[in-house]
Amino acid sequence: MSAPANTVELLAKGIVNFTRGKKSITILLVGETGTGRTSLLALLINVLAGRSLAEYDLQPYDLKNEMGVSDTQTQTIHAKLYEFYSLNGVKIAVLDTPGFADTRGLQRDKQHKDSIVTAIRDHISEVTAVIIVANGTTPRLGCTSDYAISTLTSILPRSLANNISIFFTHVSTPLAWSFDPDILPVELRHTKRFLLENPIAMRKKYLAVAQQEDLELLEELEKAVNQSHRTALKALVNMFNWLDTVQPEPTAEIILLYDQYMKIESDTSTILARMSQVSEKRNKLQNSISSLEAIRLTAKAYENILGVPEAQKRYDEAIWQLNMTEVQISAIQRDIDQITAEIAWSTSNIGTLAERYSELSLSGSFAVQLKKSVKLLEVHLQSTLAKGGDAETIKQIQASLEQLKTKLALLEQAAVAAKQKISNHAG
Ligand SMILES: Nc1nc2c(ncn2[C@@H]2O[C@H](COP(=O)(O)OP(=O)(O)OP(=O)(O)O)[C@@H](O)[C@H]2O)c(=O)[nH]1
Ligand SMILES: [Mg+2]
Repeated sequence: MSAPANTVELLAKGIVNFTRGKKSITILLVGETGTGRTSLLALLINVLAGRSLAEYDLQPYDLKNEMGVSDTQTQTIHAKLYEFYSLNGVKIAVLDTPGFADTRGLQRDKQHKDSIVTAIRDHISEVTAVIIVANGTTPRLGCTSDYAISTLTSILPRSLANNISIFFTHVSTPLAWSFDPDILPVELRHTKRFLLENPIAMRKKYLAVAQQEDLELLEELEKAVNQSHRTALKALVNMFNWLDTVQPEPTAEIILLYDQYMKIESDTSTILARMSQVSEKRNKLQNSISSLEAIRLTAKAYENILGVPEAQKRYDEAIWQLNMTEVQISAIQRDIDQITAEIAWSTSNIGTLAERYSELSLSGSFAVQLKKSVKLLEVHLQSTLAKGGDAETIKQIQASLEQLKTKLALLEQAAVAAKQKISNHAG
């Protein structure tokens, strides 16, 4: 085996080396919101331009694609591809993406998924690495991170399993790394990991306090920034040496998986809409059956007094109504039968689609992502209730929760129906 090609000295001068003749690499940066993807991108741009820490451009990214969330923090809006070169001419393409588990709701994450896949579809045919950026000081996977990681694995195909690594940020020394990797999903438990205290973030903080703090403290902070710079370069050397060993993969399966995901989503929504149609029709049927009884009684009453003036007319009207209602009832019943058959067929079809999706996807199941969303919403509901949130918000969360649970139940039903179909075919 040849020696690792990259060193801190070379990287500090903006030089990366690949032993297998790679001339370009493409990295997707993904993860939960606020973990440090955009800052990692900024670090890469500065390091590969061969800048010293003092020369760093702290915001070398598109500021129009960042939305302010506080004085010091921004949030990436859309997936955006950045392309730059190392000083020795290696092309680096980095897709910076918006983060999952956005506090603005699950609907946002759907838009983020779409934004990521659209950027890949439009600009990236092959990917060298998918780097999941996670906060390394989060000791356990809370339900938010759990949900974010499972959202990620739900859009990543198994074919990329060897191209994934995790960058743990906010970790100043390995001792500060309190993340328990066993809490990661099985698929990610053995992926390559890197630790980073991003000097970009550190330097930003340093400059923010530089005017106010006393000299002694500033000296200490400066030391910390310099230290983070040195260890960050080491982490990047490890990352480039790992990238050297990785075989790039086409992105076609990401797109295929997403299209399957969207098909299941839209078919599920169609079925749920059909189900509520059936329940409306059942109500209508029940009403018609009840009025049938009333009309029968009326007809009987007039039949008994046919000699009385107007009775014949009333009797004929009742018989006519009776016939009309019977026709209506059988029409509604036919509709119900037809929609019910359609639902059963589509349900087993969704089961088959979900099975195919599971085979392709790193998450190994379509339902698992829904379960995590249910959990996240339940926690959100509890905290909103505890905080005494307003009735409208609570109603909205409850409604989305109900909707998700119905969807989950439908998918579970679909899985059973698909299995039955297979055993029927086999038998
Ligand atoms: N101490 C420390 N702070 C960091 C590190 N990485 C990022 N930050 C800070 O964390 C905050 C969020 O960083 P971003 O790079 O914007 O995170 P992001 O993942 O791009 O977030 P979104 O685009 O909002 O989803 C910023 O204030 C950064 O300065 C790190 O390794 N250590
Ligand atoms: Mg960002």
